[in-house]
Amino acid sequence: MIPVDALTRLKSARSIAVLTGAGVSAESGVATFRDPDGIWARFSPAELASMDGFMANPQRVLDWYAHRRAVVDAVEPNAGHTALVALERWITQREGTFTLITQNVDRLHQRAGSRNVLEVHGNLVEDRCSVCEEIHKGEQQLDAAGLPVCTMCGGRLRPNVVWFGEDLPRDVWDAAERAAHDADVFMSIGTSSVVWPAAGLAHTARSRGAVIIEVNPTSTDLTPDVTWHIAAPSGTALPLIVAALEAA
Ligand code: BV8
Ligand code: ZN
Repeated sequence: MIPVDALTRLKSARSIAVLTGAGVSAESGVATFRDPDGIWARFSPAELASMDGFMANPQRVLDWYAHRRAVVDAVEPNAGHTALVALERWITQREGTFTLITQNVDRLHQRAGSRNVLEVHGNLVEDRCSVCEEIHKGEQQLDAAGLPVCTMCGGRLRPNVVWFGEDLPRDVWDAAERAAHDADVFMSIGTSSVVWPAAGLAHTARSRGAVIIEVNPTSTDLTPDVTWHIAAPSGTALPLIVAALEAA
């Protein structure tokens, strides 16, 4: 299942950059966005993951994120998350560098033990004030309409995620671009590669001569441009990759 040449390139890699998407959390029981039973299948991104949607119906958006927080709190990282922790340890023990760039907002990578994680789309666990940008974790006060407001300035709180049409956090995005730029091997795992600018990272790596390994049971927008496409779930493929590297 794992191409020998891909393992050879991983063994000699000095710098590995990984981009993960919702597919990595699917085996933990967290719905993806665009699979037939995915989240967006039931809702439109514009209604739920955009400032317009939030302004139009803040309670509905806050309820949706509260539901997703409850789902994530109730699940555990899966074998794919754990294998990425082992891969980070394996290459850093060889003085190589490892950067885990994730579009996921569920923090399962951190709960599994990943250390160098770049959350390019933010996270579910924090709220951010839409006025002064103060980060809130749990502490809240409610306005007359029962909506959470900032304890510092009274501004409306919103999930600390990046919505469609919003800029990615500058420092995080710059670090992600640098990691893609410097990578010998770029791995695109569990993402449909349709959301930009994150989907552009693999192309940045490729333009610098990196090989691209894609792990995804189905083909994606990126598949025509990858070096190897491993058509398997991440919870199956990643432990096999790590076992092969550790056995070498
Ligand atoms: C921005 C956070 C300006 C909140 C999300 C070109 C350049 C720049 C922007 C654009 C552009 N073209 C269009 C745009 C606008 C837009 C965009 O990309 N639209 C798309 C839909 C066309 N982008 C933006 O608005 C971005 N902001 O551009 O600002 C800018 C420009 C340049 C530089 C900086 C700033 C903001 C985008 C972020 C939106 N926020 N979510 C939340 O989560 O609620 S997006 C949402 O989609 C999630 O973050 C999710 O992670 C992300 C990507 O989805 P995937 O993770 O890939 O999930 P999906 O379901 O699609 O796919 C799952 C895959 O897993 C499938 O392929 C499946 O086969 C596979 N799978 C299933 N099971 C498994 C598996 N794989 C492995 N193992 C398994 N077991
Ligand atoms: Zn505030």
